[in-house]
Amino acid sequence: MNAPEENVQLYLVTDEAACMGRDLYWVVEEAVQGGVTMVQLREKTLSTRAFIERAKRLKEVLQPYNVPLIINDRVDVALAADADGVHVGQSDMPYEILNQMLPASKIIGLSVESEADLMEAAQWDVSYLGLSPLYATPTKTDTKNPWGIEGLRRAVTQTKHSLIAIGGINFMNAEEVIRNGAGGIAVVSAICSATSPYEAAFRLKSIILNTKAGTPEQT
Ligand code: TZP
Ligand code: MG
Repeated sequence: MNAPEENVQLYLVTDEAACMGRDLYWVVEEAVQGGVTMVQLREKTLSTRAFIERAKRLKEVLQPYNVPLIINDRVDVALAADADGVHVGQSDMPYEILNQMLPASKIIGLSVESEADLMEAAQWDVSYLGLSPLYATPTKTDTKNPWGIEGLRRAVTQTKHSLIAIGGINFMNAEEVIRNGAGGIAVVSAICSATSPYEAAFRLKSIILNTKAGTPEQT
C-alpha cells in the first residue's frame, strides 16, 4: 500500500541509545505531539519477544494519534504486533517475498543506497523509498556513499515513488532537503537526542510544511 502523502513528511526512526536515558515511549509520544507523522521501531539487540512487546506497546501509544507504526527488518515482529508495515534494507527480506508475506493493506518501505537500487525498485509496489544515507552520520556508520543533494535531485527525476531522505538531517539542512524534492525526512538524533523531542519535531515539521507551501522559515 502507498503510504499516504501526509504520513511520509516527518518520519521518526527510534534508537533507544540516542534517547539519552529517557523513556522511549515518552520520547516518541512527545515527538508525535510535536508533528511526527510516521514512526519506525528499529531494534538491533532485543530478543524477539521483547521486540514484539515493545512494538505492541508503541502501537498503543501511536494509535490515538493515527500515526503508523513501521517495524524495521522484522516481518515476523510486524505481523505479531499487527504493526502498519515493515521497512527493509538491501540485505534484508527481499521485496517480492515480503510482499507475499504481508497483507496488502500494510506499508512496505525500502532503503535505496544506489541508483541501481532505485532502478530495481521501480518495478515494485513499495509504499516509499528511504534514500540512505543522504549525508554521512555518526548514528549509522555501516552505510554506503551518501547521496548528497545532487544525488537526491537525480533520484527525484528517476523514480515515481515517494522519497524519504535519511541520514544527518537536522534543522540546518531540512529546508534544503525538502526544497530539492524529498517527500519527507527521516531522523533519529535530531529528535531522539533533542532536549525537547516535542519542540524538535514541531520545528522540523514547520520547516517541512513551510517549504512545501513555498514559504521558507525565517531564521
Ligand atoms: N539509516 C540510514 S542513516 C540512519 C539510518 C537508520 C541513521 C540516521 O540517523 P540521524 O541521527 O538522523 O543521522
Ligand atoms: Mg535493515
